[in-house]
Amino acid sequence: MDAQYFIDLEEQFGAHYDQPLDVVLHRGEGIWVWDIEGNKYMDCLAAYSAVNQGHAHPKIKQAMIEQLQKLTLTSRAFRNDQLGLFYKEICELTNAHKVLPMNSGAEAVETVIKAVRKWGYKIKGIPPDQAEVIVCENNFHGRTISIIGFSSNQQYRDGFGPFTPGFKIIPFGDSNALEDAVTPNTVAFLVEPIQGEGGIIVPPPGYLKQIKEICEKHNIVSIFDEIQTGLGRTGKLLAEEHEGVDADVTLIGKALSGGFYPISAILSNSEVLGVFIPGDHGSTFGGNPLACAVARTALKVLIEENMIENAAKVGDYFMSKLKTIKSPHIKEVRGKGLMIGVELVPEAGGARRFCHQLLQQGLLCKETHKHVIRFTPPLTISKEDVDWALERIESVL
Ligand code: IF1
Repeated sequence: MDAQYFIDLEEQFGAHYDQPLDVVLHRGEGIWVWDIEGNKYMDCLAAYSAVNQGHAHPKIKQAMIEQLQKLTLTSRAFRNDQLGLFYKEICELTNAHKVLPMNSGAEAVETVIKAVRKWGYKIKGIPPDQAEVIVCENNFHGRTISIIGFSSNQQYRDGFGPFTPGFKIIPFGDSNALEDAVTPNTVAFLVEPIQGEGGIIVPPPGYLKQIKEICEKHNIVSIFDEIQTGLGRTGKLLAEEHEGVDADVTLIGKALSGGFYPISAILSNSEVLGVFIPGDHGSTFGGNPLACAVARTALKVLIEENMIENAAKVGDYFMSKLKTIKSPHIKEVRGKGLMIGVELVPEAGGARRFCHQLLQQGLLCKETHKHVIRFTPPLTISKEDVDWALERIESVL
């Protein structure tokens, strides 16, 4: 079967909810993937930062196979011998006190909204149903109804109302805007340390520290959505570490399993997740032994194989080289670690056509917000691999 056969199947039977590039992938290993016709590509998207450890990482695969032979799912009606170990290991890594495991990133976001609202009513003493959560313009936290309800992206909202009340949108990167938006009913501030979908928007230095201080001052829960920036992507285990900040609640997902299985987690200080009592929350697959066994090894290899340090070193190299490219199309190169965006001038006609040309040259990447090419390869990429990519990026741009 050739690629067109698979494309036609997707077009015929699939809801047209997205717009993938027309490459039909068949196998992946490390930073490389092969399509159905045997063509080889460097994956510079890493499944939106879910494959930080590289495709088909042998140790994660082995851990999954071993767990598959034993036990995959019991539901939370019973306990299992992987969840407690996952909790212990993730808390030691991130100095979280409490963990709530979910499956997708959006579910982690929805769950933390439930937690901070209940915290507001039970601990802070907000009047019933008056809790407010502050979010940022250009945010991306997932695709469920409550989350798109506080998106500033018109397309994400069109046709899906009515939306969940209790959210306020402020400009990203401006801590004064947070100070001005706080009311006695504010329970939390939800923010991405670097906005991914928003176009790899890095806030001004000190922003995370300032907002943490404002949250402490007004007794508001700081929630950092590190579902994309976390787990080594920006050259630190968590992006908050660049500013030495410790959010009250941190959300992680994607690379938590190295791309082998959906698992996300809410990491919090004792107070916030401490408001949940038995029966308050749940999920069929949340905290299942297969997800936990995979996540434990995905975290282990991230640390043991120095992927985080590599992301910092090779990311700096990648960005510095991108900045030397002389091209009339490039407006700005920005990012941190291996979370890099190349913004093009509007006259370039949009980033998608460059992604198409890069695909022809064997490099897979994706545009975001029309004018930005996103480069987020697996954290295992080497400087030599980056040189290979730069040749193609330079020739296309
Ligand atoms: C799509 C974006 C990336 C996320 C952050 C929560 C979630 C995501 C910071 C939800 C998910 C994915 C979703 C996917 C494309 C991709 C994406 F372009 F949409 F924004 F990565 F940049 N917080 N991002 O980035 O996690 O429920 O998907 O597990 O929906 O188009 P999820």
